[in-house]
Amino acid sequence: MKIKARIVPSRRPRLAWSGTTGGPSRCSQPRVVYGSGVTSLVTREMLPKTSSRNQLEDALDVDVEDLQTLGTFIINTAKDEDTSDLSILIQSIGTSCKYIANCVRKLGLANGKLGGKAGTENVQGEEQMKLDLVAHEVFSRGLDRSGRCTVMVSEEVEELIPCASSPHGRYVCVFDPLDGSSNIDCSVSIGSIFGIYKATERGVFNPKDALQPGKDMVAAGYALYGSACNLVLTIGGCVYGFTLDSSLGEFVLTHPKIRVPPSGNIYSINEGNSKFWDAGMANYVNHVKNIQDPPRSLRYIGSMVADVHRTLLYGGTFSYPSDSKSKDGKLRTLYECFPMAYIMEKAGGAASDGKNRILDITPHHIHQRSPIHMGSAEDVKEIERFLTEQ
Ligand code: P6P
Repeated sequence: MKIKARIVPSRRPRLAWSGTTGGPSRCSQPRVVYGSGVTSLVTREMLPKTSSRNQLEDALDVDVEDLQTLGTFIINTAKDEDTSDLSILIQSIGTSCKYIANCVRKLGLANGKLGGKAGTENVQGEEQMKLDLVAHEVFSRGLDRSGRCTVMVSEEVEELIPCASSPHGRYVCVFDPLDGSSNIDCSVSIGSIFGIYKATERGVFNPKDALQPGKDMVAAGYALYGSACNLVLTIGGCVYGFTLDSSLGEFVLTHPKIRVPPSGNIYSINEGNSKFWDAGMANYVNHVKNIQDPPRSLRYIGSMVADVHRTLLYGGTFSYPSDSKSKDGKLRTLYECFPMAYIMEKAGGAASDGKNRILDITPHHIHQRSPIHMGSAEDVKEIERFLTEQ
């Protein structure tokens, strides 16, 4: 028997039962109600076999908020010309991340055209992968075309990049277009990281704008190219997570208001470097190894975006400390540590160089490095205790 769904203005489509206010009964008929004016004919035979209304409601309920995309999200946050420029900038970053995600997906199928080494080195003296160069081009051109930047900093380029086509730019964007690229050929998750500052003067290229302390960022985010493509973003308030729905070609809001657990059972560090650690770091790792209730687990992917994303969602810590081999650690302050620290703090976590808050650092060079310990606030504080007391 056909049941016609009635259109009732409502924020969310929900399952309603005609006639009775209670659960399903012989005479009551389920109807799916949509606030968006979509009509649906639902017959009992179409409904999942379930005994209770709640299960049925869950089975059919579609929360309209799930359909909030990155585009609608940032347009909704634009309050004035400033934030609408920021929205345009972030939208361009979203498009770049979609393009890179597509390249990563095709990597193994492009008969080697996208995979493998480029035969060049970046400013850090690290071998560049072909996809590093593609990701840099995509990010930098997208930002330049957005017309909202005055200057860019990329891990792949030694010098500052002035934005030619942005006489009215308001923002500075620092980015690692493809982090963890050494993992590309074995399909381990990799990512893009970005941070955004306000320019001192609109439309004026000022090199000093790229050397602001991390705490002065106005937005930060990363894309994770893994089993799903996630975009995690904060524009100074809460931290939001989006997942790329490739059937829509849109990032859909899936993690509203991400919060880091105050403590966690995972520690993440490259123990292969333990021979280079100072006493404080060695004592801390030895301490967590012996915690029993509950025991801690070591997880290390070797791709910062993947390790930090897990830490953000599950809690615990991610560390890349200074040691006798790398006195300033390995990770770059401006476009790896700062954006991740900014996100972690906005989600209720913490990020330290072992002694001080990472975001209080004022960089002296755009490619400088910093030791970093980030994650659950209580656990980061414990690391600081070991590193400062020893
Ligand atoms: P290691 C990747 O090369 C990277 O820059 C980060 O993504 C990652 O956290 C780190 O280096 C891994 O370094 O020395 O442990 O291989």
